[in-house]
Amino acid sequence: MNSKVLALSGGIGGAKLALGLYHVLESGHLTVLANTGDDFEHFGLSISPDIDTLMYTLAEISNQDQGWGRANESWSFMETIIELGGEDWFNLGDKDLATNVLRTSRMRMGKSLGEITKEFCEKLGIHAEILPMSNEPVRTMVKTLEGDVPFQQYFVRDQCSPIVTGFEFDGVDAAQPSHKVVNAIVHSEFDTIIICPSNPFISIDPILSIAGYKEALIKSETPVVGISPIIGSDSVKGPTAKIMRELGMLVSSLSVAKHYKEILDGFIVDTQDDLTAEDAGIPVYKTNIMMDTFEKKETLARETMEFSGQLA
Ligand code: FO1
Repeated sequence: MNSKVLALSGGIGGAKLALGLYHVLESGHLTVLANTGDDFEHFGLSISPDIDTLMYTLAEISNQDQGWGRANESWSFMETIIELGGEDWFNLGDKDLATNVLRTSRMRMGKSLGEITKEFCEKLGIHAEILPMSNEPVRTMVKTLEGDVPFQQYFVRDQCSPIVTGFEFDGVDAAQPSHKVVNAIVHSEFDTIIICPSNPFISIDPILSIAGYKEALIKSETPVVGISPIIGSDSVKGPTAKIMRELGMLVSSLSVAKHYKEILDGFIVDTQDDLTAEDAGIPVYKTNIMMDTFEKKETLARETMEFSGQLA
C-alpha cells in the first residue's frame, strides 16, 4: 500500500499492529510514535521497553511468547545478579542488556533518544521510523491505594496488584513533542493516523499528554482511527480491564471510544462487540481484532487502512 501512516503505540498490542502495518505498507511509509512513559533507570541503565518491543518486533527478533525482550536469549547476566544478591525483579537478557548498555553510553555522550533509536533501527535493518514521543524524560507514576509507584515497579515487580486511583506523567511539562511529527499531522502529511490497541491510560495517554500532539490530532484533516484494546468485557492482554474497573469505568469498547472522543474519527472493535456507531458517535468497523497470528496482524492492518480510506 502506498499510504503514509502514523501509529501511536505502546506495549505488545501496539507492536503487533505495527508489525502488520509494516508488512502491508511500502518500505519507509510507517512512522511509529512510541510511548516512553514506561522508561526507567535500572542498574544505572536507561531502559526504554516500548521502543525496544517495537524495534525487536519489526526486526523479527522479539520473544513472542514473553511479549518483551529478544528471542533466543541467554540469561548469564541475571544469573550473576542473583548470585551476587542483586535486585532480580526486572529481567534483562544478555542480548537485551547490550541494547541498554549501548543506549546508556550513547546518551552519556550527549545523543538524544531519537538519534539512538534511529541508529539502532538502521543497524537492525528496519525500514520504518520509530520515534520516542519525546527526547526529554517522562515517567509514568501510578497512583495507588498504597501510594505512588513508578510504572515498572507497579507493572513488573508488583504484577499490577495495587488498586489504581490515577496516573501522573512526571516531566511532561518540560517534554517537547517531535516537532516533525506535529507539523506532519497538522499539514495532513500522513494518509492515516492510528491509535493502536494499546492500554489507553499507560501507553497512549502519556503521548497525548505532551503539549502539541492532541491539539494537532484535533486540527488535522487526516482520519484518526482507533482500535479497541477490549474484547467482550476483558482486555486482550495486560491490565487495561482491571485499571478501568478500579477507575470506576465500565469495561467496554464504548468507554475506550469515549476516552478518545476528542481525537477519533473512526473506531474498530471486535465482531462480538455490540458497540454501534450511534453509541460511539463515530463510524464503527467490526472485525476480528485478536492478533494471535502473523496473518491476523496483516489482515487487521489492511482492514484498518481500508476503513480509514472510507473515512477520508
Ligand atoms: N516485563 C515483565 O513482565 N517482566 C520482566 O522481567 C520484564 C523485563 C523487561 C526487560 C526489558 C524490556 O524492554 C521490557 C521488559 N518487560 C518485562 C516488559 C515491560 O515491563 C512492559 O512490557 C512494558 O513496559 C509495558 O508496555
